[in-house]
This record gives sequence, C-alpha cells and structure tokens, in this order.
Amino acid sequence: MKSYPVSSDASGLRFAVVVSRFNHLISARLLDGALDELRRRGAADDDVHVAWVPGAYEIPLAARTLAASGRYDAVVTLGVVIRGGTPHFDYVCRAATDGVLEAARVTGVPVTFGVLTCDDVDQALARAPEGEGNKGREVALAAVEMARLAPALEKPPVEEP
Ligand code: INI
Repeated sequence: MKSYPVSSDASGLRFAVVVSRFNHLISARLLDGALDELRRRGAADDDVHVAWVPGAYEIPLAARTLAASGRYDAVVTLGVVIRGGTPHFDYVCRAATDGVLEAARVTGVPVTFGVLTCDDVDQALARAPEGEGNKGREVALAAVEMARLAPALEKPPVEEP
C-alpha cells in the first residue's frame, strides 16, 4: 500500500509561535512546553520565533500574517481563555478558533491550535504541566508533523517499506 510519509523530525524546519499574554502565568507554561518540544524534535533555536499578542482574540491576525510571510513551515498558536459570567468567553473562543482555521486555510501553511478554552483556572492549569500532558507540547508536535506532511501531500504517495 502507498501512503504519505509521516515524520516528527523538526530539524531544518522554521516555526513561528503566537502566544497571548492574557492569563500569562498559564500561557507562559504552554510556551515553555511548545519550545521544549520543538527543541527535542530537532528545531534550531534560531529557527523558532515567538510573537506575543494581548489576548486570544488577536491570535488569528498574527498567525495569518506570519503564515503568509513565507518565513515559516508551520505556525503554533497558544492561549488561554477562561469562562467568565458573560457571553464574552464564547465570542473570544469563536474568534480564535475560526480565525486560526482561516489562517491555515488561506495560506496553506499549517497553523496548529493550542488555545485552551476552560471553565476555570484549575482546568487550564491541568493542561499546562511541566512534562507530559502540556497542550503546548502537543500542538508543537502537531505543527512538526504537519510541516512535514503538507509538502508531501503535493506529491504522489510512496510505497510503504
Ligand atoms: N483573552 C484571552 O486570551 N483570554 C480570556 O480569558 C479573555 N477574557 O476572559 O476576556 C480574553 N479577553 C481579551 C481578548 O482576547 C482581547 O485581547 C481584547 O478583547 C482586545 O481585543
């Protein structure tokens, strides 16, 4: 059977990481997890660039601009939205999810989604531990895999060994 090659080797790949400052304590932990994962997978520090934005609502514009720049093989987005007592939560979540999808769709560059949408701070903290289970790590790995897969999909599949 033929298939498209899968790889989690980040060596030689370039990444932008867009991270929002709102709920900074937790988003900084997501960033630490993402940067550590990219490093472990072989990305050079010089090939990983970080863009801080004020809140999750601002993530899509930054992600789209960076994805369209031609400077990156993939873009990672990170943020933390915590439910309050008003519908504001829903609007910010909707803007972030739709906008990140749109950034990938219009540019063709993989943009992975690491915006936590939680009911409370404890739920968010549980998704940002130092090691295993850190969502920043998970979306960074997804970015590596998609950065490898996206160009491979342009060519015919290869015979499995
Ligand atoms: N932004 C977040 O990233 N997380 C939140 O929980 C949040 N809440 O709760 O309001 C939030 N709001 C700010 C928003 O993302 C924009 O930065 C702001 O509206 C300016 O455009």
